Amino acid sequence: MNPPLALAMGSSSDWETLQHAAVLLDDFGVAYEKCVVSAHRMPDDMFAFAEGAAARGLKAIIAGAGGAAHLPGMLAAKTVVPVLGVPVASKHLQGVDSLYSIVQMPKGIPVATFAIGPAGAANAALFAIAMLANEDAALRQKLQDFRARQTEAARAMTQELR
Ligand code: RP5
Repeated sequence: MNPPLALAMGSSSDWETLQHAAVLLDDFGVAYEKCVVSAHRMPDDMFAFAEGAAARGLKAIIAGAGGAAHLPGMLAAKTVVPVLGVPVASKHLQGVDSLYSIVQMPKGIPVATFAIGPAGAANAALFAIAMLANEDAALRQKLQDFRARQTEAARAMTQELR
């Protein structure tokens, strides 16, 4: 069976951020493909990737990019499979450029945009898991268990202060 999710990156340097999505997907047992499909260095490959996404059975694409981060928007332009954009922290503008590039899509081609960096990558994975959980009761239970563990860990913080 083809994996339901893809992690797409503009560069292998984005993996440092996107791996925070991968760790969660691994924990939840959700399969994914991962690839570098740079929008400006390999536009034909990027188009082919997006054009084949629905036929491959992808339910969502988590796309991370930094700087003039046009990858999530360009993928969204070429497929109706939902694209979850993760702004990668850039060297000079700390990812504010990436965030603005991804979040400011003109009306008509949406990209669901997450926080800059590892938190955004992790939340994109959790969001994709929640989407899949709409059709998968076992996965929904895992997500509820994850939330419950997180709540307990937060409650334990008060004890740790004593
Ligand atoms: C973007 O340029 C990538 O998404 C990456 O975040 C950024 C820098 O790429 P490298 O110079 O590290 O390959 O295309």
